[in-house]
Amino acid sequence: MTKLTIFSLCLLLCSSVVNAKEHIVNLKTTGNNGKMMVFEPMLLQISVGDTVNFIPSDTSHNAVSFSVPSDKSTFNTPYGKATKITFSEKGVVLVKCLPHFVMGMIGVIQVGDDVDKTKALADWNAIKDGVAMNKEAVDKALAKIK
Ligand SMILES: [Cu+2]
Repeated sequence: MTKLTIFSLCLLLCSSVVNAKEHIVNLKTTGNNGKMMVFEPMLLQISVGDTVNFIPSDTSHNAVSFSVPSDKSTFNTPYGKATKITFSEKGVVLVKCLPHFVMGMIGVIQVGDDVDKTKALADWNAIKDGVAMNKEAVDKALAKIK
């Protein structure tokens, strides 16, 4: 590697660290619109390398990935404890609160632009029969992803 290449690589890496943003997703028993058991925002669009701080309103909520671009992006946050997750893979991530999954406590995170949502749609369609509430919101969020 030439010195210039190394220098350029360093610039690239350094700038991506500087540009990485932190987002907040609240895990709430009662949402702002009165809906029960929600991720707020439910659909979040972030850049590769950004971090999301999942903040549970109380000890009954956590955030568990159930559709990820690849296995290295899986995560499972502790109950009732704000936890930061960095998303380093481009694609669509579906997140659930484990005890409230049946109630549709689900979040959708788009990581990067022009993502392929085929896997997320397939994973969602495979399990949506087990969800009793809020299914349309997940369908809508997935439809918004381009
Ligand atoms: Cu919950």
